Amino acid sequence: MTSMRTQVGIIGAGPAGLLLAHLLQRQGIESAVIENRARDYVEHRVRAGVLEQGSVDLLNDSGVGARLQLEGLVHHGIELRFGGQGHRIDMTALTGGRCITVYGQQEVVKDLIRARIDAGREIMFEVSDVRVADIDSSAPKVTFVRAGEKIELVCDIIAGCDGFHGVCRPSIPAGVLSTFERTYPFAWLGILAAAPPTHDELIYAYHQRGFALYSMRSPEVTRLYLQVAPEEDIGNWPDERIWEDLHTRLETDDGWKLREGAIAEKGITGMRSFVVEPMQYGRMFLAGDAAHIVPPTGAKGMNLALADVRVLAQAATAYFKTGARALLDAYSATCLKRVWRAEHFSWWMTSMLHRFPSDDVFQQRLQRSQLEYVVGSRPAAASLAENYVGLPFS
Ligand code: RFL
Ligand code: PHB
Repeated sequence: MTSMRTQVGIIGAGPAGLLLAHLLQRQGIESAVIENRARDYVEHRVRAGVLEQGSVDLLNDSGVGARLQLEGLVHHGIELRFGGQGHRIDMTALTGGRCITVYGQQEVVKDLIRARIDAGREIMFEVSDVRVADIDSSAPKVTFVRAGEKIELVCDIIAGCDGFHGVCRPSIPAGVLSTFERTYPFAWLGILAAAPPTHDELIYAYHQRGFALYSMRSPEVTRLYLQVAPEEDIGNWPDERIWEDLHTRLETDDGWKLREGAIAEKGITGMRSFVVEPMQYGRMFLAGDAAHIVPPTGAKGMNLALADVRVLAQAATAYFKTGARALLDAYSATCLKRVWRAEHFSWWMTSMLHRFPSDDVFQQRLQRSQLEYVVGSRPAAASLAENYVGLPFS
């Protein structure tokens, strides 16, 4: 067995792990990043697409925003569509000038991988048998196998950035974590299509047949989602059925027509809300999806992952530079404030916009009333806008 040593052992090369490595490197703090997938796989995994203003500022301020500034699509509003009509929420006017940027998560991942390689540091891809040990001691360890060789990595602290299905959260002894969870009785079917945008902003549609979302990735690529049954089989959704449902759910009384294109990618994702408290144990700190999940309706998942590691990087920097533990000790409490706000917003958007199998007509009238209130009242619209563009970092 080969033994290695680092200050921060980072498990997972998603947005959380990669940004953490980058922020630490800028402070002269050593880290080792291990990832069980291949580089090509993580660089092409299609997921989130919306960056809050604060996430964009964080990436720019830390020197990884060059391509984001060139290729990111800045949006000043979103549309809520229901009853055959669209209603624009002017986010910028309602938030004193803030906006969001549409830029694929895999592009953020590519930029961060490039920054690490350009800084002369490596990412250990395609490792297996990853385990953490001694997390409640002063020398926590990560063991893994790389190219057939068993490696023990001794760390000062471990960052569990290995997503919802990772190994870090389950390594915390039973009884330490409290779990708060909700699953939803539907999933999202998402497609990427080689079609130029039909509209220049995102459209969230509430329809009798279920929720639909119109989004995009670039001037050539449209990203679209449909609410489907939770256990739906993608085989039941040939391309023609997907387009037909998208047309129905997104249509307006004035004849708006969605542009079609070749479907490059299709997938179904379940929806859940999930939080563990606390987000730390001993010398291991959980960040991003390893600690919490939101349904994608609020576009918050990637943004929360980035916000967590911003807090963790600051806390680790204070610890390594001065020995002060206060910020590390406060890590979970600091992050959970933002996490629970995003949990609420994501649950609220999800509840307002989807059809629930248990809905009766009363419930549908309530949803319609809520939608009409949000688009008709400036304070209600401002509340949505403030949450959607993201609350400032504290
Ligand atoms: P990730 O991206 O899952 O990265 C975790 C990494 O850890 C690796 N890993 C391991 N590595 C080593 N050893 C192990 N044992 C490991 N186990 C796992 C994995 O291979 C992976 O590379 O977590 P991270 O960094 O916390 O980032 C979170 C985001 O990926 C996630 O929250 C978002 O994608 C959620 N999300 C959205 N978030 C937004 O902010 N805005 C959006 O518009 C948005 N839209 C979405 C979304 C997620 C979606 N899906 C796929 C659920 C739309 C969809 C459809
Ligand atoms: C996306 O473009 O993938 C996207 C946009 C907004 C959401 C979720 C996903 O709320």
